[in-house]
Amino acid sequence: MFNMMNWTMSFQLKLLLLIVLVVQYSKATRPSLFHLFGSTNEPQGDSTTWAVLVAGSNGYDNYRHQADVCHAYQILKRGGLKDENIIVFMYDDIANDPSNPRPGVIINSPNGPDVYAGVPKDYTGESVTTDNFFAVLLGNETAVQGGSGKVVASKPDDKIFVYFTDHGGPGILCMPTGPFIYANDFIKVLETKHAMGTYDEMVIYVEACESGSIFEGLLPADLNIYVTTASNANESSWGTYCPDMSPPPPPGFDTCLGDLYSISWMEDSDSEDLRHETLEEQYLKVKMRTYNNHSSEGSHVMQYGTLGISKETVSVYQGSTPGSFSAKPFQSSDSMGVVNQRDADLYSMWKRYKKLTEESQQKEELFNKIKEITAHRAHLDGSVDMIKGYLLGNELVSVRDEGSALVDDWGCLKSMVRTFEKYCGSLTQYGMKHTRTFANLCNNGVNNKAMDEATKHTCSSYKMGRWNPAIVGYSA
Ligand SMILES: *[C@@H]1O[C@H](CO)[C@@H](O)[C@H](O)[C@H]1NC(C)=O
Ligand SMILES: *[C@@H]1O[C@H](CO)[C@@H](O)[C@H](O)[C@H]1NC(C)=O
Ligand SMILES: CC(=O)N[C@H]1CO[C@H](CO)[C@@H](O)[C@@H]1O
Repeated sequence: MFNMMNWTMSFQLKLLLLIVLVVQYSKATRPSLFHLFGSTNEPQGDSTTWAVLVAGSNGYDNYRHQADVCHAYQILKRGGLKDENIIVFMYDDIANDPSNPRPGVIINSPNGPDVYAGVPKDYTGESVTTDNFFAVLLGNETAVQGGSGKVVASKPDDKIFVYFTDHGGPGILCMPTGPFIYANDFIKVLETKHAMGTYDEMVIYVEACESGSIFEGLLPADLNIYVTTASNANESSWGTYCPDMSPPPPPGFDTCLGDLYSISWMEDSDSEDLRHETLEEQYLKVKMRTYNNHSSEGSHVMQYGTLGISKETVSVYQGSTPGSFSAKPFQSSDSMGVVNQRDADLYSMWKRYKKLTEESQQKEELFNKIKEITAHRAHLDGSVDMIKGYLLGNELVSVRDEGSALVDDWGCLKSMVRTFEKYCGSLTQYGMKHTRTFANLCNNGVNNKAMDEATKHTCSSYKMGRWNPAIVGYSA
């Protein structure tokens, strides 16, 4: 009797083990089976790949972000994604800007083709907002304001690719119309999307300064979301193909054409067979190129989330057209001329200014604009320093360890930002670099009343002019 029971149990155990092994085996071999049968390795059966592409800036001096997004669209389109599944956010003020030497055309590399033709204008101008981005991701048509109304109406087996390029700061991604995207809100949206069960796996690529801070210590590893970012949590990302740098844009362009991390993944996608390259392989190549030959003018590409997804091929998220990839060599060891995201607009304005040889009203206006912007930036930097000194003195402020979130109380961070802007004027995309200081005030227990006093005191005599948040909107 005893023996019999033991035998039955061990038989059942063995059977169970066998079933587990078979299931594991079939899971593990699925990708290679696709290859065996010559399948495209695209999502199978009922699975659709969706994409959301976001350029978070506007203005000709930020040409590169919209150029990046247009280029990304062309890759996905060529890869076989359908327009009904690609949702594009771009302000759409570049192609026909009077400064554009090629009216109606946008390029993303010096010898590159037009990437503007055919790009869907889903969310343009004032409809490029944080709320619309979140509503689109969540597939909530009724929450969308303006724009085409297209949303990610994804099903449980679907894949989603999200690409964002713009300015950012610790914990923040900018948008042309405020308020900006705060990391905690973004993560909450991703958690909601996961809880809705309306996707299988998601891949997110983000180019922005301090973009690692959006996910570091914040993104859970069990949401089936794999992320790579242009930079770690505390460094700039870089614009490239800039005037008078190597390689330069064609004559006539006085603005940068692309961003280093962005053109790195896209030029890789343009030149590789994406049915065979894995996300991990793309990550490693992009990381190497964005490092920019170990120079100080480069950044550390990071990855976050469900890292196992990186074993899949790029084609699952970006599509692929068998045989149509160009064999353009991918040069990962060349160092690229780059400009810090935050200085790129002024750099471009100075180039334009120097080109205007004749004294003219246009030249004077441009000079005054540069002077105003520079003065406001100096004011922001000085005020933040002063407020920090006032509230924390010269104490060594505790900086959080690598791997932990920027701040725990995001409500505190947002109210610090609002208080600052109320008295000192809009932080602008440039001033976003100071959000770590505001976060540290919160982390050190500074309350809003103290912040209010310190800020009022510091900025009481500042004339905000065009940087009045009542006019340009608060960024929090
Ligand atoms: C969609 O958004 C609307 C308006 O913000 C909200 O009331 C509604 O609950 C949302 N629907 C879903 C399914 O989340
Ligand atoms: C990379 O950096 C090294 C050392 O600074 C330099 O000698 C080399 O020329 C650089 N390579 C390229 C391709 O710029
Ligand atoms: C707090 C933090 O993330 N520090 C990192 C800043 O970036 C450098 C690399 O550039 C890292 O070494 C630090 O750990």
